[in-house]
Amino acid sequence: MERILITGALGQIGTELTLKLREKYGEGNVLPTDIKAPEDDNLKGLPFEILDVRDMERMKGIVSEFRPDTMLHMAALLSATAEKNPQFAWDINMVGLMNALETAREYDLKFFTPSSIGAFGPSTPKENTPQVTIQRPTTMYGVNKVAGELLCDYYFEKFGVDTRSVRFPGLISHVKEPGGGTTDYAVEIYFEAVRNGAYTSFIDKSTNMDMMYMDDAIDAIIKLMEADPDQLVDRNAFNVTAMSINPEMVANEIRKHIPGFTLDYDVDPVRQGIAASWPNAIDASEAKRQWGFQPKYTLEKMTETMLEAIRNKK
Ligand code: AKB
Repeated sequence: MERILITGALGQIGTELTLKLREKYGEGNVLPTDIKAPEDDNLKGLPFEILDVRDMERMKGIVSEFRPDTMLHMAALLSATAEKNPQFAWDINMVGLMNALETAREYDLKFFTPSSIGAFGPSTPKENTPQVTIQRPTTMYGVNKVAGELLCDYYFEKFGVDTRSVRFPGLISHVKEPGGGTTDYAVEIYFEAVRNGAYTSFIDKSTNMDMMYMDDAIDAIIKLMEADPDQLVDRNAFNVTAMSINPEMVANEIRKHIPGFTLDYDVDPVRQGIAASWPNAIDASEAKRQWGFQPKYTLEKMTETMLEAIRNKK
């Protein structure tokens, strides 16, 4: 990767990805795009393009001007939002992906787009979920992610586009809060712990889901995109995770820093239903073996980092 175009650059991943890539590859070599202009001070005043990923002509126009060698296609609706408006989710998630793959094919770009643990469903093995296994998700988001994985494989096999992807778990960060995900509780809990000393979770106490700290997620994207293609047996998409946690586990860790922290529950049936259809803990050994995936953040280290960073925002 030398010159990189990012779609959905103002989202939870895109925001930090843009900052990190600009640091690593140089400001002029990274072009963030999103459907709206940035309000964030970090991105203001630097190169940026407005792009609705459903508009392929505009996408191609931006690529032919900027001439990247890599596209990181991050624009997507998350699981809970997609469930509220499945038709719109298909439009953004699938039409957007198809446009991005076509652009990558025409301009010979390396290509990354994230899949998710949402690509699994109730018939997938729940524990130690293998890299290759049953994928029959029951959400529109999951349907989009499985179709996306297959489409990326198709573009690699049929047209030789260098497509790569990971199945992200819930991602936890303090820079940009997520919107519309099932795993969002694991971000909100930290903000509410610092602001109010209390949190009401929409996910039930013993529901385990995979999670990862954002720094590890960004490192994973870079490492996978820089990996020697000859090492990659799988491509779309690798299981990656750093921890399998539930709300009680996060609360217990927070209490080591904020002893009076209280956790209540007001379970949202829609998001709880989605969570229940996902694995409890996936197996990331193929990502470790094929391209050296190695997350650094445990629940302990992530909790300490999150609480300190949020306190410093006040
Ligand atoms: C979501 O909850 O929708 C996302 C995901 C796990 O893909 N964070």
